[in-house]
Amino acid sequence: GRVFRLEDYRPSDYLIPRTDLSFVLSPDSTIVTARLLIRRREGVAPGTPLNLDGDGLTLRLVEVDGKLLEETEFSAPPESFVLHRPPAKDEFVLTIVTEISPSTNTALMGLYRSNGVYCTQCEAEGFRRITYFLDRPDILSVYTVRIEASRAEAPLLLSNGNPGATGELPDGRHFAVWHDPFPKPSYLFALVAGDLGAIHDEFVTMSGRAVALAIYVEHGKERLATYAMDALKRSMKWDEEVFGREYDLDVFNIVAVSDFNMGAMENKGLNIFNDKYVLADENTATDADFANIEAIIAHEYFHNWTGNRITCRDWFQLCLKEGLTVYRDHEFSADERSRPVKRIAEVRTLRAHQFPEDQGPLAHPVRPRRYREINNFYTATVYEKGSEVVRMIRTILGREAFRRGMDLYFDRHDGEAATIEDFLKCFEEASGRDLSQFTLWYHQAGTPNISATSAYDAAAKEFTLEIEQSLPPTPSESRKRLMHIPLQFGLVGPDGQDLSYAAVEGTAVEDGVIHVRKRRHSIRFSGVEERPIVSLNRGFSAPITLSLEQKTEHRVFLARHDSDPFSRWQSFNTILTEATIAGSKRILGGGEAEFEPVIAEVAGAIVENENLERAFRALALTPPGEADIAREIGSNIDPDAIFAARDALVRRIAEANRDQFLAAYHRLEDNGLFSPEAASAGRRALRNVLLDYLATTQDGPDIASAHFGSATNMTDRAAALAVLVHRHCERAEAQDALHAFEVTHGDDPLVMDKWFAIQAAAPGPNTVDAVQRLAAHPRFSIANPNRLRSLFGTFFSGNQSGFHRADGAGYRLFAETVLEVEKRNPQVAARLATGLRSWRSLEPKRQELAREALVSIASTKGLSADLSDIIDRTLA
Ligand code: HT7
Ligand code: ZN
Repeated sequence: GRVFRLEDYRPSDYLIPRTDLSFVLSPDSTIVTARLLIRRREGVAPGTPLNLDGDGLTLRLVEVDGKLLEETEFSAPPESFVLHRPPAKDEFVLTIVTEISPSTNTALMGLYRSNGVYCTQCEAEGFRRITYFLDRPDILSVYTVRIEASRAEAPLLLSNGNPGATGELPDGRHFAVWHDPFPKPSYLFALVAGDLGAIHDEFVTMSGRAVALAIYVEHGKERLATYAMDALKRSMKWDEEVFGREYDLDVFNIVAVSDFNMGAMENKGLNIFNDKYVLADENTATDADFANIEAIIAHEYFHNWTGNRITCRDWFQLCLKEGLTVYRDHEFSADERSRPVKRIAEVRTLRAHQFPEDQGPLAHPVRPRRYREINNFYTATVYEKGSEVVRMIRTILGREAFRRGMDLYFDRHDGEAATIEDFLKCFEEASGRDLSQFTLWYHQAGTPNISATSAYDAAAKEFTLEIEQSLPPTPSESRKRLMHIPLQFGLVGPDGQDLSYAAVEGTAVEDGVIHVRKRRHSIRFSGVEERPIVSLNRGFSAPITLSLEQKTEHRVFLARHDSDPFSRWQSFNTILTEATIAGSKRILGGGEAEFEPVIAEVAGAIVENENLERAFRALALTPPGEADIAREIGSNIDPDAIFAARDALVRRIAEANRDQFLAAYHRLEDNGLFSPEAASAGRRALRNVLLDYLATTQDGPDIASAHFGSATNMTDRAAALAVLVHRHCERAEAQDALHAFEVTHGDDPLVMDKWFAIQAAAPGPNTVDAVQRLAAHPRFSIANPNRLRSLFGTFFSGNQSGFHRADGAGYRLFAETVLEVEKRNPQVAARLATGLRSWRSLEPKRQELAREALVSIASTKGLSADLSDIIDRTLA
């Protein structure tokens, strides 16, 4: 396949200042007429051929300035359209008529049908599946769109921008015109046509303009969109208050569809969502679903400024809009909920998804320099690490200078297609700081490591920190340069308060932040009255791994007393991680896992500590997952040993605290009144973590099954079902609960996704067969990405002991499934295929079996660019 390189970027020879589109919709044959005002860029020789992108189009007609072209005047091979000799004048109108078939579009890119609704997905390169175009993000055009359809089939006709004329046509057809005054790239184009219900609301902007808001969903599901609408209004308000950003059109529409390759899409004025991230009430959605809906509604809305008004020059700059917008949605959720809890959740996600990516064969910089298939770069690195990088800019600059930098960026680049360099320059100018070394965060792949040792000289009252940075090699980047790593820190004294110090040697420390820039720093603090325990990388100020030799008793002290909530959580999490790793080593050596009693003691103290938020306590008590442990171990992984050690640790903590956990569990009982807010969700989270511990004790199955039976909301119901299926799957209680759940929710696909996912996540050797059986379940469908992700995605990426079954059966199912899915939807297949990206860290036997599965995919003829790109890089 072709490789695209950042250094090859060239502005196009032609621009398209205006785009008029007309759609005559019909499922099997939709006619698209594109009337493009083409302008030759200054300095380009008159008559230079015009080359447009296309993909799978049937060309019907071409005109230039109203004159029909002969077949010799252009060529239209499958992937492009070339006008050999455009008119020599500066501007001309090119009219192209194409025919497409939405009903047979199973890749869900371009114009397709989802449950009878016409909808589009154009990012990254889907617009070329609708018409020939300069389908690249630096071509900004003003769009007018006319949609015509049967009124019975599609009473609702939507596109970007503001609504214009509507009218009736013969034969029960009708039309609507939309005009978007803001020039935009083609990837933000959208069209929706169908028969949908809606809820409506209004938002009055900071300058007093009324914006009509609507969320469109399947008829009968309107009520389920109220939480999303509330989240939208809060997002609009927050962006005004925190970033000074006002909405700019008269309408803002959101449409929920059931077949969608990703979470949602920020099309200008017409966001299209995976219905999973819109529909919710307490009986169908968990607290995690509510939090995701809030975050994704906010994310897509925030793109209006970071992505739409200021877009990307090319796809290498994807993090310019994605990393920044994730940063903004994280800040929003932190403000709406609990900042410390949100931060811990973010770090858990980053470590679960981005760290393995960065540490494996698919590692790439936040701003990649080359790609074969751009769809494979919507990654945790671009999104999550991209957000961390923006967050570090804030840490380095401070809040005020950061805001000045953002204001300058909005001001200077509004209406443009910008680059990371443009973005960074705004912060340099607004703060007067030199970010040149910091810029490496965008250019170098891999997770930096900081190792630290410390010493205290009681006589001299001096505390010394020795810090060293290293960056492991990643594919095609063997030599790394030194990074600028901002480490927030504190010196914690015996009473838990941060100690002050009189002076510090060197220039590396500034306002509670160590600016690591060299390979080694020796930092000497003088006037330190007592021996401190160092708390490093507070708030997870830098996305790094930390190797800090620290005694368990010091970690325990920090877990009890650190004033930084993140570090407090981290300390206990590190204790649990290290204990599990030690346990798994003993198990592999033929022994049994053993744990220091202090671990269970601290767990007990956390449960009782009413000064801590419940959601925080829930996170602190959640043991690291098997994948977290595997990542920490790094090589020669035996998932069965990890599972056994983790299970033993949970049992040990539960056993030691049984009465106390049970009492706390009962104190946290539900009062039957549901609120999706953070405080209520925190209570449920803590109670459900306790349930998981209690389920390992003597009456475990009874407690879990009572929890399931008495649940008044989906959070509790799903939590109990997971506990039963994961801990007691051979018991009748588990099978009864599965059956009851299916009977109640069988007709609700999104709820059944939870049922599939819980079963796919069940640990142990039997799950491969269960997953195969579930794939034949009448509610499963290989055509729907949500179903695929809930069953196969969960199994391949979220079930260590089940997927990595020692005989390789999981890997064979992987190869079979990925190839089957690829026939319909290469993009989703490619994403599923990342489930084996960490195969090289497995123990040798599993490694060989995994390799065989990957090779069997690689040797299949006619693979899509999406899948072969992932498989080739994984095997390289
Ligand atoms: N910007 C959106 C990305 C997206 C996407 C990319 C490729 C294929 C399908 C897609 N659907 C949405 C999502 C976002 O980050 O907001
Ligand atoms: Zn985004």
